[in-house]
Amino acid sequence: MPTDDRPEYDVVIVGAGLAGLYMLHRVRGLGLSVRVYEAGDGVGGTWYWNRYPGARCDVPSLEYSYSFDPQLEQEWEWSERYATQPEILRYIEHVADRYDLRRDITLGTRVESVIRDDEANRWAVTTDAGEEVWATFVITAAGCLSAPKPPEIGGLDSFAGTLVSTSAWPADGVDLAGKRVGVIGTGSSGIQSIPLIAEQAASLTVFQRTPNYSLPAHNAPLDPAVQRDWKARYREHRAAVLQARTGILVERGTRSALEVDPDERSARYAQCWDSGLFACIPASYTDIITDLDANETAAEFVRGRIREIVRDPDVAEALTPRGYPFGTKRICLDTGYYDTFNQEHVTLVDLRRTPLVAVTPEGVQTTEEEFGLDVLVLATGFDAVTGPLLRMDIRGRDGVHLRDAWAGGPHSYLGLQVAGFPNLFTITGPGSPSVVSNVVVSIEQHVDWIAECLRYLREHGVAAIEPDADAEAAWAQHVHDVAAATLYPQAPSWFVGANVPGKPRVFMPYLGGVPAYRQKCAEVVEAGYEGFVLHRPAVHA
Ligand code: N01
Repeated sequence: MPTDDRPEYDVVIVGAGLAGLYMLHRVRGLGLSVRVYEAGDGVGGTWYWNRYPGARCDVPSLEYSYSFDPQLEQEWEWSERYATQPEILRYIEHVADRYDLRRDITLGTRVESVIRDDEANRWAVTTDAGEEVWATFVITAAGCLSAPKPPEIGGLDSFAGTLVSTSAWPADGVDLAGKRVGVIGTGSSGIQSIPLIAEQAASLTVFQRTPNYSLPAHNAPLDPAVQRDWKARYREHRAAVLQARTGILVERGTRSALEVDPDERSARYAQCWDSGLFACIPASYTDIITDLDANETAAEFVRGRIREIVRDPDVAEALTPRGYPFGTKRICLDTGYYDTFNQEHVTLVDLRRTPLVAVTPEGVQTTEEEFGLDVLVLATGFDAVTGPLLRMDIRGRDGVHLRDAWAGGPHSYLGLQVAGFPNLFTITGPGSPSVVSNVVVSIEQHVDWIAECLRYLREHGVAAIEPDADAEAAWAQHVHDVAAATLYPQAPSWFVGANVPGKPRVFMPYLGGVPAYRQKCAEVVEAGYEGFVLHRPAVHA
Protein backbone atom coordinates (compact mmCIF):
# COMPACT_ATOMS: atom_id res chain seq x y z
CA MET A 1 0.00 0.00 0.00
CA PRO A 2 1.28 3.51 -0.72
CA THR A 3 2.07 5.75 2.18
CA ASP A 4 -0.24 8.71 2.69
CA ASP A 5 2.13 11.33 1.35
CA ARG A 6 1.69 9.79 -2.10
CA PRO A 7 -0.30 11.79 -4.65
CA GLU A 8 -4.04 11.35 -4.40
CA TYR A 9 -6.34 11.71 -7.41
CA ASP A 10 -10.05 11.65 -7.77
CA VAL A 11 -9.63 9.43 -10.81
CA VAL A 12 -6.93 7.21 -12.26
CA ILE A 13 -7.49 6.04 -15.83
CA VAL A 14 -5.62 3.00 -17.16
CA GLY A 15 -4.78 3.44 -20.83
CA ALA A 16 -4.58 6.34 -23.28
CA GLY A 17 -6.20 4.91 -26.38
CA LEU A 18 -9.50 6.07 -27.82
CA ALA A 19 -11.28 5.22 -24.54
CA GLY A 20 -8.76 6.67 -22.10
CA LEU A 21 -8.38 9.96 -23.96
CA TYR A 22 -12.08 10.68 -24.15
CA MET A 23 -12.53 9.61 -20.52
CA LEU A 24 -9.80 12.03 -19.52
CA HIS A 25 -11.52 14.82 -21.43
CA ARG A 26 -14.84 14.14 -19.69
CA VAL A 27 -13.32 13.74 -16.22
CA ARG A 28 -11.54 17.05 -16.62
CA GLY A 29 -14.83 18.63 -17.58
CA LEU A 30 -16.18 17.56 -14.18
CA GLY A 31 -13.36 19.43 -12.46
CA LEU A 32 -11.90 16.24 -10.96
CA SER A 33 -8.22 15.58 -10.51
CA VAL A 34 -7.01 12.83 -12.78
CA ARG A 35 -3.94 10.90 -13.92
CA VAL A 36 -3.74 8.57 -16.90
CA TYR A 37 -1.16 5.80 -17.09
CA GLU A 38 -0.28 4.43 -20.50
CA ALA A 39 2.09 1.53 -21.11
CA GLY A 40 3.04 2.72 -24.59
CA ASP A 41 5.50 5.53 -25.19
CA GLY A 42 2.76 7.36 -27.04
CA VAL A 43 -1.01 7.67 -26.97
CA GLY A 44 -3.20 5.55 -29.24
CA GLY A 45 -3.58 2.14 -27.61
CA THR A 46 -4.33 -0.45 -30.29
CA TRP A 47 -3.32 2.04 -32.94
CA TYR A 48 -0.02 2.71 -31.21
CA TRP A 49 0.99 -0.94 -30.96
CA ASN A 50 -0.39 -2.61 -34.09
CA ARG A 51 1.84 -1.02 -36.74
CA TYR A 52 2.15 -4.05 -38.97
CA PRO A 53 1.97 -3.53 -42.73
CA GLY A 54 -1.64 -3.29 -43.83
CA ALA A 55 -3.09 -2.40 -40.43
CA ARG A 56 -6.22 -0.36 -40.93
CA CYS A 57 -9.71 -0.18 -39.46
CA ASP A 58 -12.53 -2.26 -40.88
CA VAL A 59 -15.30 0.17 -39.99
CA PRO A 60 -15.56 3.19 -42.32
CA SER A 61 -13.47 6.00 -40.85
CA LEU A 62 -16.31 8.50 -41.02
CA GLU A 63 -18.06 6.19 -38.52
CA TYR A 64 -14.95 4.93 -36.70
CA SER A 65 -14.22 8.33 -35.14
CA TYR A 66 -15.30 10.39 -32.15
CA SER A 67 -18.69 12.06 -32.33
CA PHE A 68 -18.49 14.06 -29.11
CA ASP A 69 -17.37 17.31 -30.69
CA PRO A 70 -18.97 18.43 -33.97
CA GLN A 71 -16.05 20.80 -34.55
CA LEU A 72 -13.55 17.97 -34.36
CA GLU A 73 -15.46 15.94 -36.91
CA GLN A 74 -15.63 18.94 -39.23
CA GLU A 75 -11.92 19.71 -38.91
CA TRP A 76 -10.54 16.24 -39.49
CA GLU A 77 -10.19 14.99 -43.07
CA TRP A 78 -9.98 11.24 -43.64
CA SER A 79 -8.06 10.30 -46.74
CA GLU A 80 -9.39 6.77 -47.24
CA ARG A 81 -12.60 4.87 -46.68
CA TYR A 82 -10.78 2.64 -44.20
CA ALA A 83 -7.96 4.62 -42.66
CA THR A 84 -4.55 3.06 -42.17
CA GLN A 85 -2.97 2.66 -38.75
CA PRO A 86 -0.66 5.70 -39.25
CA GLU A 87 -3.61 7.91 -40.16
CA ILE A 88 -5.71 6.74 -37.20
CA LEU A 89 -2.74 7.26 -34.91
CA ARG A 90 -2.32 10.81 -36.29
CA TYR A 91 -6.00 11.42 -35.58
CA ILE A 92 -5.67 10.20 -31.99
CA GLU A 93 -2.53 12.31 -31.50
CA HIS A 94 -4.39 15.29 -32.91
CA VAL A 95 -7.17 14.71 -30.35
CA ALA A 96 -4.61 14.52 -27.54
CA ASP A 97 -3.13 17.86 -28.64
CA ARG A 98 -6.37 19.60 -29.55
CA TYR A 99 -7.83 19.03 -26.08
CA ASP A 100 -4.48 19.50 -24.34
CA LEU A 101 -4.72 16.03 -22.84
CA ARG A 102 -1.05 15.10 -22.64
CA ARG A 103 -0.27 16.97 -19.43
CA ASP A 104 -2.31 14.47 -17.41
CA ILE A 105 -0.88 11.36 -19.08
CA THR A 106 2.15 9.42 -17.89
CA LEU A 107 3.51 7.46 -20.84
CA GLY A 108 5.69 4.37 -20.84
CA THR A 109 4.18 3.31 -17.54
CA ARG A 110 2.10 0.22 -16.98
CA VAL A 111 -0.32 -0.08 -14.08
CA GLU A 112 0.61 -3.22 -12.19
CA SER A 113 -1.79 -3.26 -9.29
CA VAL A 114 -5.07 -1.70 -8.25
CA ILE A 115 -5.78 -2.61 -4.65
CA ARG A 116 -8.71 -1.42 -2.64
CA ASP A 117 -8.32 0.20 0.75
CA ASP A 118 -11.76 -0.49 2.21
CA GLU A 119 -11.27 1.70 5.28
CA ALA A 120 -10.43 4.81 3.30
CA ASN A 121 -12.72 4.00 0.33
CA ARG A 122 -9.95 4.44 -2.20
CA TRP A 123 -7.66 2.48 -4.47
CA ALA A 124 -3.91 2.09 -4.22
CA VAL A 125 -2.51 2.13 -7.73
CA THR A 126 1.05 1.09 -8.43
CA THR A 127 2.98 1.12 -11.69
CA ASP A 128 5.97 -0.67 -13.14
CA ALA A 129 7.88 2.61 -12.80
CA GLY A 130 7.50 2.36 -9.05
CA GLU A 131 4.88 5.08 -8.82
CA GLU A 132 2.31 4.70 -6.07
CA VAL A 133 -0.80 6.85 -5.94
CA TRP A 134 -4.24 6.86 -4.38
CA ALA A 135 -7.43 7.20 -6.38
CA THR A 136 -11.07 7.39 -5.36
CA PHE A 137 -12.14 6.03 -8.73
CA VAL A 138 -10.24 3.80 -11.13
CA ILE A 139 -11.43 3.57 -14.71
CA THR A 140 -9.91 0.93 -16.95
CA ALA A 141 -9.57 1.97 -20.57
CA ALA A 142 -7.19 -0.87 -21.24
CA GLY A 143 -8.81 -2.10 -24.47
CA CYS A 144 -10.28 -5.47 -25.38
CA LEU A 145 -7.53 -6.69 -27.70
CA SER A 146 -4.41 -5.33 -26.03
CA ALA A 147 -3.02 -8.31 -24.10
CA PRO A 148 -1.19 -10.51 -26.63
CA LYS A 149 -1.91 -14.19 -26.15
CA PRO A 150 1.14 -16.34 -25.38
CA PRO A 151 1.69 -18.00 -28.77
CA GLU A 152 2.05 -21.51 -27.30
CA ILE A 153 4.73 -22.41 -29.79
CA GLY A 154 7.86 -24.19 -28.64
CA GLY A 155 11.35 -23.06 -29.59
CA LEU A 156 10.57 -19.39 -30.30
CA ASP A 157 13.59 -18.28 -28.27
CA SER A 158 15.86 -20.43 -30.38
CA PHE A 159 14.98 -18.69 -33.66
CA ALA A 160 18.15 -17.17 -35.12
CA GLY A 161 16.34 -14.76 -37.45
CA THR A 162 14.13 -11.77 -36.69
CA LEU A 163 11.05 -12.55 -34.62
CA VAL A 164 8.27 -9.95 -34.67
CA SER A 165 4.69 -9.79 -33.55
CA THR A 166 1.94 -7.90 -35.37
CA SER A 167 0.74 -6.57 -32.02
CA ALA A 168 4.10 -4.99 -31.18
CA TRP A 169 5.44 -4.13 -34.61
CA PRO A 170 8.59 -1.96 -34.37
CA ALA A 171 7.89 1.72 -35.06
CA ASP A 172 10.79 1.94 -37.49
CA GLY A 173 9.51 -1.08 -39.41
CA VAL A 174 11.07 -4.42 -40.26
CA ASP A 175 13.24 -4.91 -43.31
CA LEU A 176 11.48 -7.65 -45.26
CA ALA A 177 13.00 -6.93 -48.65
CA GLY A 178 14.57 -10.03 -50.17
CA LYS A 179 13.89 -12.03 -46.99
CA ARG A 180 12.33 -15.45 -46.43
CA VAL A 181 9.39 -14.52 -44.25
CA GLY A 182 7.00 -16.76 -42.35
CA VAL A 183 3.67 -15.71 -40.81
CA ILE A 184 1.92 -17.78 -38.15
CA GLY A 185 -1.76 -16.91 -37.76
CA THR A 186 -4.53 -16.07 -40.18
CA GLY A 187 -6.93 -13.90 -38.16
CA SER A 188 -7.52 -10.24 -39.06
CA SER A 189 -3.91 -9.26 -38.31
CA GLY A 190 -2.43 -12.03 -40.45
CA ILE A 191 -4.95 -11.51 -43.24
CA GLN A 192 -4.33 -7.76 -43.39
CA SER A 193 -0.56 -8.07 -43.32
CA ILE A 194 0.05 -11.10 -45.56
CA PRO A 195 -0.58 -9.32 -48.92
CA LEU A 196 1.78 -6.48 -48.01
CA ILE A 197 4.45 -8.78 -46.63
CA ALA A 198 4.24 -10.76 -49.87
CA GLU A 199 4.95 -7.57 -51.84
CA GLN A 200 8.28 -7.14 -50.06
CA ALA A 201 9.51 -10.61 -49.21
CA ALA A 202 11.57 -12.90 -51.45
CA SER A 203 9.36 -15.72 -50.24
CA LEU A 204 6.43 -15.90 -47.87
CA THR A 205 5.27 -19.00 -46.02
CA VAL A 206 1.91 -18.71 -44.28
CA PHE A 207 1.30 -21.18 -41.46
CA GLN A 208 -2.47 -21.55 -41.14
CA ARG A 209 -4.24 -23.56 -38.48
CA THR A 210 -7.83 -22.42 -39.02
CA PRO A 211 -9.02 -20.72 -42.22
CA ASN A 212 -11.11 -17.61 -41.66
CA TYR A 213 -13.93 -16.05 -43.65
CA SER A 214 -12.53 -12.91 -45.21
CA LEU A 215 -14.34 -10.40 -47.41
CA PRO A 216 -12.83 -7.75 -49.67
CA ALA A 217 -12.59 -4.27 -48.14
CA HIS A 218 -12.82 -2.42 -51.45
CA ASN A 219 -10.86 0.30 -49.77
CA ALA A 220 -10.33 3.48 -51.78
CA PRO A 221 -9.45 7.13 -51.35
CA LEU A 222 -12.37 9.05 -49.89
CA ASP A 223 -13.95 11.25 -52.50
CA PRO A 224 -13.79 14.81 -51.08
CA ALA A 225 -17.33 15.45 -52.29
CA VAL A 226 -18.61 12.39 -50.41
CA GLN A 227 -16.80 13.52 -47.29
CA ARG A 228 -18.21 17.06 -47.65
CA ASP A 229 -21.74 15.72 -48.00
CA TRP A 230 -21.29 13.39 -45.07
CA LYS A 231 -20.00 16.24 -42.91
CA ALA A 232 -22.93 18.44 -43.88
CA ARG A 233 -25.24 15.83 -42.33
CA TYR A 234 -22.97 14.43 -39.65
CA ARG A 235 -25.51 14.66 -36.80
CA GLU A 236 -28.03 12.76 -38.86
CA HIS A 237 -25.44 10.05 -39.66
CA ARG A 238 -24.35 9.74 -36.05
CA ALA A 239 -27.98 9.40 -34.95
CA ALA A 240 -28.48 6.65 -37.53
CA VAL A 241 -25.35 4.85 -36.30
CA LEU A 242 -26.84 4.74 -32.79
CA GLN A 243 -29.89 2.98 -34.21
CA ALA A 244 -27.78 0.37 -35.97
CA ARG A 245 -27.45 -2.95 -34.20
CA THR A 246 -23.67 -3.05 -34.52
CA GLY A 247 -23.13 0.71 -34.51
CA ILE A 248 -22.18 0.41 -38.17
CA LEU A 249 -24.47 1.65 -40.94
CA VAL A 250 -25.63 -1.30 -42.97
CA GLU A 251 -28.87 -2.28 -44.65
CA ARG A 252 -30.71 -4.85 -42.58
CA GLY A 253 -32.85 -7.49 -44.26
CA THR A 254 -36.29 -8.38 -42.99
CA ARG A 255 -36.68 -11.89 -44.42
CA SER A 256 -35.23 -15.29 -43.73
CA ALA A 257 -32.40 -16.36 -46.06
CA LEU A 258 -34.36 -19.58 -46.55
CA GLU A 259 -37.51 -17.95 -47.84
CA VAL A 260 -35.93 -16.25 -50.85
CA ASP A 261 -35.08 -17.66 -54.21
CA PRO A 262 -31.43 -18.92 -54.35
CA ASP A 263 -30.60 -16.60 -57.26
CA GLU A 264 -31.97 -13.60 -55.44
CA ARG A 265 -30.04 -14.62 -52.35
CA SER A 266 -26.78 -15.00 -54.26
CA ALA A 267 -27.34 -11.61 -55.86
CA ARG A 268 -27.76 -10.07 -52.41
CA TYR A 269 -24.58 -11.75 -51.14
CA ALA A 270 -22.75 -10.55 -54.23
CA GLN A 271 -23.90 -6.99 -53.51
CA CYS A 272 -22.58 -7.37 -49.98
CA TRP A 273 -19.29 -8.80 -51.29
CA ASP A 274 -18.96 -5.71 -53.48
CA SER A 275 -19.98 -3.34 -50.68
CA GLY A 276 -16.79 -3.80 -48.67
CA LEU A 277 -18.81 -3.86 -45.42
CA PHE A 278 -18.07 -6.89 -43.26
CA ALA A 279 -21.42 -6.49 -41.49
CA CYS A 280 -23.41 -6.66 -44.74
CA ILE A 281 -23.83 -10.42 -45.24
CA PRO A 282 -24.67 -11.10 -41.58
CA ALA A 283 -27.33 -8.35 -41.78
CA SER A 284 -28.66 -9.35 -45.19
CA TYR A 285 -31.24 -11.78 -43.78
CA THR A 286 -32.74 -12.10 -40.34
CA ASP A 287 -31.38 -15.56 -39.59
CA ILE A 288 -27.80 -15.70 -40.86
CA ILE A 289 -26.48 -15.65 -37.31
CA THR A 290 -29.24 -17.71 -35.74
CA ASP A 291 -30.03 -20.57 -38.13
CA LEU A 292 -27.45 -23.04 -39.34
CA ASP A 293 -29.14 -23.68 -42.69
CA ALA A 294 -29.48 -19.96 -43.39
CA ASN A 295 -25.91 -19.47 -42.30
CA GLU A 296 -24.69 -22.21 -44.61
CA THR A 297 -26.03 -20.32 -47.64
CA ALA A 298 -23.78 -17.38 -46.77
CA ALA A 299 -20.84 -19.62 -45.89
CA GLU A 300 -21.13 -21.46 -49.19
CA PHE A 301 -21.26 -18.17 -51.10
CA VAL A 302 -17.96 -17.05 -49.56
CA ARG A 303 -16.40 -20.48 -50.15
CA GLY A 304 -17.39 -20.18 -53.80
CA ARG A 305 -15.64 -16.82 -54.07
CA ILE A 306 -12.46 -18.30 -52.56
CA ARG A 307 -12.56 -21.09 -55.18
CA GLU A 308 -12.97 -18.46 -57.91
CA ILE A 309 -10.02 -16.36 -56.75
CA VAL A 310 -7.45 -19.02 -55.79
CA ARG A 311 -6.20 -20.84 -58.88
CA ASP A 312 -4.75 -23.97 -57.25
CA PRO A 313 -7.76 -26.06 -56.10
CA ASP A 314 -5.79 -27.66 -53.26
CA VAL A 315 -4.70 -24.28 -51.93
CA ALA A 316 -8.24 -22.97 -52.35
CA GLU A 317 -9.60 -25.89 -50.38
CA ALA A 318 -7.03 -25.41 -47.63
CA LEU A 319 -8.06 -21.74 -47.37
CA THR A 320 -11.74 -22.61 -47.22
CA PRO A 321 -13.35 -22.27 -43.81
CA ARG A 322 -15.49 -25.16 -42.68
CA GLY A 323 -16.71 -26.59 -39.41
CA TYR A 324 -17.90 -23.39 -37.79
CA PRO A 325 -20.68 -21.03 -38.88
CA PHE A 326 -19.97 -17.98 -41.01
CA GLY A 327 -19.60 -14.81 -38.94
CA THR A 328 -19.21 -16.54 -35.58
CA LYS A 329 -15.51 -15.83 -35.56
CA ARG A 330 -14.80 -12.19 -36.30
CA ILE A 331 -15.14 -11.74 -40.07
CA CYS A 332 -11.98 -10.35 -41.64
CA LEU A 333 -11.82 -7.58 -44.21
CA ASP A 334 -8.91 -7.81 -46.60
CA THR A 335 -7.22 -6.27 -49.58
CA GLY A 336 -6.07 -8.99 -51.97
CA TYR A 337 -5.71 -11.72 -49.34
CA TYR A 338 -6.85 -14.77 -51.29
CA ASP A 339 -5.21 -13.56 -54.49
CA THR A 340 -1.87 -13.42 -52.66
CA PHE A 341 -1.82 -17.22 -52.73
CA ASN A 342 -1.70 -17.17 -56.53
CA GLN A 343 1.81 -15.76 -56.36
CA GLU A 344 4.71 -18.12 -57.03
CA HIS A 345 6.71 -17.07 -54.00
CA VAL A 346 3.82 -17.53 -51.53
CA THR A 347 3.27 -20.93 -49.86
CA LEU A 348 0.39 -21.97 -47.65
CA VAL A 349 1.17 -24.56 -45.00
CA ASP A 350 -1.95 -26.22 -43.65
CA LEU A 351 -1.14 -26.92 -40.03
CA ARG A 352 -4.21 -29.11 -39.63
CA ARG A 353 -2.65 -31.51 -42.12
CA THR A 354 0.96 -31.11 -41.03
CA PRO A 355 0.99 -29.65 -37.50
CA LEU A 356 3.63 -27.25 -36.33
CA VAL A 357 6.19 -29.06 -34.19
CA ALA A 358 8.42 -26.19 -33.08
CA VAL A 359 10.29 -23.11 -34.12
CA THR A 360 13.93 -23.97 -34.72
CA PRO A 361 17.01 -21.76 -35.09
CA GLU A 362 16.54 -21.96 -38.87
CA GLY A 363 12.79 -21.56 -39.16
CA VAL A 364 9.61 -23.55 -38.56
CA GLN A 365 9.45 -27.32 -38.28
CA THR A 366 6.19 -29.07 -39.11
CA THR A 367 5.54 -32.79 -38.97
CA GLU A 368 6.48 -32.91 -42.66
CA GLU A 369 9.15 -30.33 -43.35
CA GLU A 370 11.41 -27.62 -41.98
CA PHE A 371 10.84 -24.19 -43.54
CA GLY A 372 13.93 -21.98 -43.49
CA LEU A 373 13.12 -18.37 -42.56
CA ASP A 374 14.90 -15.06 -42.01
CA VAL A 375 11.90 -13.34 -40.42
CA LEU A 376 9.08 -14.94 -38.46
CA VAL A 377 5.91 -12.92 -37.86
CA LEU A 378 3.54 -13.93 -35.08
CA ALA A 379 -0.06 -12.94 -35.74
CA THR A 380 -1.36 -15.24 -33.04
CA GLY A 381 -3.94 -13.01 -31.39
CA PHE A 382 -4.95 -11.80 -27.98
CA ASP A 383 -6.24 -12.85 -24.60
CA ALA A 384 -9.33 -10.82 -25.40
CA VAL A 385 -11.59 -8.70 -23.20
CA THR A 386 -10.58 -10.07 -19.79
CA GLY A 387 -6.84 -10.39 -20.52
CA PRO A 388 -6.11 -6.64 -20.33
CA LEU A 389 -7.84 -6.47 -16.94
CA LEU A 390 -6.49 -9.67 -15.42
CA ARG A 391 -2.88 -8.93 -16.27
CA MET A 392 -3.18 -6.24 -13.60
CA ASP A 393 -3.33 -7.33 -9.98
CA ILE A 394 -6.80 -5.99 -9.16
CA ARG A 395 -8.08 -6.63 -5.64
CA GLY A 396 -11.44 -5.42 -4.43
CA ARG A 397 -13.24 -5.45 -1.13
CA ASP A 398 -11.69 -7.74 1.49
CA GLY A 399 -8.71 -8.28 -0.78
CA VAL A 400 -10.62 -10.41 -3.27
CA HIS A 401 -8.66 -10.79 -6.50
CA LEU A 402 -10.54 -10.06 -9.72
CA ARG A 403 -8.96 -13.17 -11.23
CA ASP A 404 -10.50 -15.25 -8.42
CA ALA A 405 -13.86 -13.52 -8.76
CA TRP A 406 -13.73 -14.37 -12.45
CA ALA A 407 -12.25 -17.86 -12.09
CA GLY A 408 -15.38 -19.35 -13.68
CA GLY A 409 -15.57 -16.62 -16.32
CA PRO A 410 -16.23 -12.89 -16.23
CA HIS A 411 -19.40 -11.46 -14.72
CA SER A 412 -20.09 -7.78 -14.72
CA TYR A 413 -23.14 -5.57 -14.52
CA LEU A 414 -23.58 -4.05 -17.98
CA GLY A 415 -19.86 -4.49 -18.59
CA LEU A 416 -19.39 -1.35 -16.50
CA GLN A 417 -18.72 -2.56 -12.98
CA VAL A 418 -18.10 -5.73 -10.98
CA ALA A 419 -19.75 -6.48 -7.60
CA GLY A 420 -17.20 -6.25 -4.81
CA PHE A 421 -15.10 -3.70 -6.70
CA PRO A 422 -16.69 -0.38 -5.70
CA ASN A 423 -15.74 2.69 -7.74
CA LEU A 424 -13.90 0.62 -10.34
CA PHE A 425 -15.31 1.12 -13.84
CA THR A 426 -14.39 -0.92 -16.90
CA ILE A 427 -14.83 0.79 -20.28
CA THR A 428 -15.98 -1.85 -22.80
CA GLY A 429 -15.89 -4.50 -20.10
CA PRO A 430 -17.28 -8.02 -20.55
CA GLY A 431 -21.05 -8.03 -20.94
CA SER A 432 -21.16 -4.90 -23.10
CA PRO A 433 -21.30 -4.67 -26.91
CA SER A 434 -17.61 -3.67 -27.15
CA VAL A 435 -15.99 -5.98 -29.72
CA VAL A 436 -19.24 -6.93 -31.45
CA SER A 437 -19.96 -3.28 -32.21
CA ASN A 438 -18.27 -0.25 -33.70
CA VAL A 439 -16.03 0.06 -30.69
CA VAL A 440 -15.76 3.85 -30.88
CA VAL A 441 -19.53 4.10 -30.51
CA SER A 442 -19.42 1.79 -27.51
CA ILE A 443 -16.47 3.61 -25.98
CA GLU A 444 -18.19 6.98 -26.20
CA GLN A 445 -21.35 5.61 -24.64
CA HIS A 446 -19.47 4.04 -21.73
CA VAL A 447 -17.39 7.15 -21.16
CA ASP A 448 -20.47 9.37 -21.16
CA TRP A 449 -22.32 6.99 -18.83
CA ILE A 450 -19.39 6.85 -16.38
CA ALA A 451 -18.88 10.64 -16.48
CA GLU A 452 -22.55 11.24 -15.73
CA CYS A 453 -22.38 8.64 -12.96
CA LEU A 454 -19.42 10.42 -11.37
CA ARG A 455 -21.36 13.69 -11.54
CA TYR A 456 -24.38 12.03 -9.92
CA LEU A 457 -22.32 10.52 -7.11
CA ARG A 458 -20.82 13.90 -6.30
CA GLU A 459 -24.11 15.78 -6.45
CA HIS A 460 -25.85 13.20 -4.27
CA GLY A 461 -23.12 12.70 -1.70
CA VAL A 462 -22.54 9.07 -2.66
CA ALA A 463 -19.19 7.72 -1.56
CA ALA A 464 -19.12 4.59 -3.70
CA ILE A 465 -21.06 2.66 -6.29
CA GLU A 466 -20.95 -1.00 -7.22
CA PRO A 467 -23.38 -3.49 -8.74
CA ASP A 468 -25.82 -5.44 -6.68
CA ALA A 469 -24.67 -9.07 -6.95
CA ASP A 470 -28.13 -10.25 -8.02
CA ALA A 471 -28.42 -7.61 -10.75
CA GLU A 472 -24.98 -8.58 -11.96
CA ALA A 473 -25.87 -12.27 -12.05
CA ALA A 474 -29.11 -11.51 -13.90
CA TRP A 475 -27.23 -9.45 -16.48
CA ALA A 476 -24.61 -12.19 -16.94
CA GLN A 477 -27.46 -14.66 -17.49
CA HIS A 478 -29.05 -12.31 -20.04
CA VAL A 479 -25.73 -11.91 -21.89
CA HIS A 480 -25.44 -15.68 -21.96
CA ASP A 481 -29.04 -16.21 -23.10
CA VAL A 482 -28.76 -13.71 -25.94
CA ALA A 483 -25.56 -15.38 -27.17
CA ALA A 484 -27.05 -18.85 -26.76
CA ALA A 485 -29.89 -17.90 -29.11
CA THR A 486 -27.29 -17.37 -31.86
CA LEU A 487 -24.73 -19.56 -33.59
CA TYR A 488 -21.81 -17.65 -32.02
CA PRO A 489 -21.09 -20.12 -29.21
CA GLN A 490 -20.59 -22.86 -31.83
CA ALA A 491 -17.24 -21.43 -32.91
CA PRO A 492 -14.04 -21.86 -30.90
CA SER A 493 -13.42 -18.11 -31.07
CA TRP A 494 -11.70 -15.55 -28.91
CA PHE A 495 -15.21 -14.22 -28.16
CA VAL A 496 -15.60 -17.27 -25.89
CA GLY A 497 -11.97 -17.42 -24.78
CA ALA A 498 -11.33 -20.59 -26.81
CA ASN A 499 -8.00 -19.32 -28.15
CA VAL A 500 -6.38 -19.25 -24.72
CA PRO A 501 -5.79 -22.66 -23.13
CA GLY A 502 -7.53 -22.94 -19.78
CA LYS A 503 -9.61 -19.78 -20.20
CA PRO A 504 -13.22 -20.30 -19.06
CA ARG A 505 -15.59 -20.65 -22.02
CA VAL A 506 -17.95 -17.71 -21.59
CA PHE A 507 -19.31 -15.60 -24.41
CA MET A 508 -17.89 -12.26 -23.31
CA PRO A 509 -19.47 -9.43 -25.34
CA TYR A 510 -23.17 -8.53 -25.33
CA LEU A 511 -24.96 -9.44 -28.54
CA GLY A 512 -28.25 -7.68 -27.87
CA GLY A 513 -27.25 -4.77 -30.08
CA VAL A 514 -26.16 -1.19 -29.52
CA PRO A 515 -29.65 0.40 -29.38
CA ALA A 516 -31.05 -2.10 -26.85
CA TYR A 517 -27.93 -1.86 -24.72
CA ARG A 518 -27.95 1.94 -24.73
CA GLN A 519 -31.58 1.91 -23.75
CA LYS A 520 -30.93 -0.48 -20.87
CA CYS A 521 -28.09 1.70 -19.57
CA ALA A 522 -30.29 4.81 -19.80
CA GLU A 523 -33.20 3.11 -18.03
CA VAL A 524 -30.93 2.01 -15.20
CA VAL A 525 -29.95 5.65 -14.64
CA GLU A 526 -33.52 6.93 -14.91
CA ALA A 527 -34.53 4.44 -12.24
CA GLY A 528 -31.92 5.89 -9.86
CA TYR A 529 -29.06 3.52 -10.79
CA GLU A 530 -31.21 0.45 -10.56
CA GLY A 531 -29.16 -2.66 -9.92
CA PHE A 532 -26.34 -0.68 -8.35
CA VAL A 533 -25.67 -0.24 -4.66
CA LEU A 534 -24.93 3.36 -3.70
CA HIS A 535 -22.92 3.55 -0.51
CA ARG A 536 -23.62 6.62 1.64
CA PRO A 537 -21.53 8.06 3.16
CA ALA A 538 -18.71 5.50 3.25
CA VAL A 539 -18.44 2.12 1.66
CA HIS A 540 -17.37 0.25 4.79
CA ALA A 541 -20.12 1.76 6.98
O1 N01 B 1 -5.98 -12.66 -33.79
P1 N01 B 1 -6.93 -13.93 -34.04
P2 N01 B 1 -5.82 -11.33 -34.67
N1 N01 B 1 -0.13 -22.20 -33.78
O2 N01 B 1 -7.11 -14.54 -32.69
C1 N01 B 1 -3.48 -18.54 -34.96
C2 N01 B 1 -9.20 -7.37 -34.18
N2 N01 B 1 -8.43 -6.89 -35.31
O3 N01 B 1 -4.78 -10.50 -34.03
O4 N01 B 1 -7.80 -19.93 -35.16
C3 N01 B 1 -0.68 -21.86 -34.95
O5 N01 B 1 -8.12 -13.57 -34.80
C4 N01 B 1 -4.95 -18.75 -34.83
O6 N01 B 1 -5.32 -20.02 -35.25
P3 N01 B 1 -6.63 -20.72 -34.62
C5 N01 B 1 -10.36 -8.21 -34.71
O7 N01 B 1 -11.44 -8.06 -33.86
C6 N01 B 1 -9.05 -6.03 -36.14
O8 N01 B 1 -5.66 -11.65 -36.09
O9 N01 B 1 -6.50 -20.56 -33.12
N3 N01 B 1 -1.56 -20.86 -35.12
C7 N01 B 1 -5.46 -17.62 -35.72
O10 N01 B 1 -5.39 -17.96 -37.06
C8 N01 B 1 -9.76 -9.58 -34.65
O11 N01 B 1 -10.71 -10.62 -34.64
C9 N01 B 1 -8.39 -5.59 -37.23
O12 N01 B 1 -6.57 -22.11 -35.07
C10 N01 B 1 -1.89 -20.17 -34.03
C11 N01 B 1 -4.44 -16.52 -35.44
O13 N01 B 1 -3.29 -17.13 -34.92
C12 N01 B 1 -8.96 -9.50 -33.38
O14 N01 B 1 -8.40 -8.20 -33.40
C13 N01 B 1 -7.10 -6.00 -37.51
C14 N01 B 1 -1.36 -20.46 -32.75
C15 N01 B 1 -4.94 -15.51 -34.43
O15 N01 B 1 -6.03 -14.85 -34.96
C16 N01 B 1 -7.85 -10.51 -33.28
O16 N01 B 1 -7.22 -10.63 -34.55
C17 N01 B 1 -6.49 -6.87 -36.63
C18 N01 B 1 -0.45 -21.53 -32.66
N4 N01 B 1 0.08 -21.88 -31.49
C19 N01 B 1 -7.16 -7.31 -35.53
N5 N01 B 1 -1.90 -19.60 -31.87
C20 N01 B 1 -9.10 -4.67 -38.13
O17 N01 B 1 -9.26 -4.94 -39.27
C21 N01 B 1 -2.73 -18.80 -32.57
N6 N01 B 1 -2.73 -19.15 -33.87
C22 N01 B 1 -9.66 -3.45 -37.55
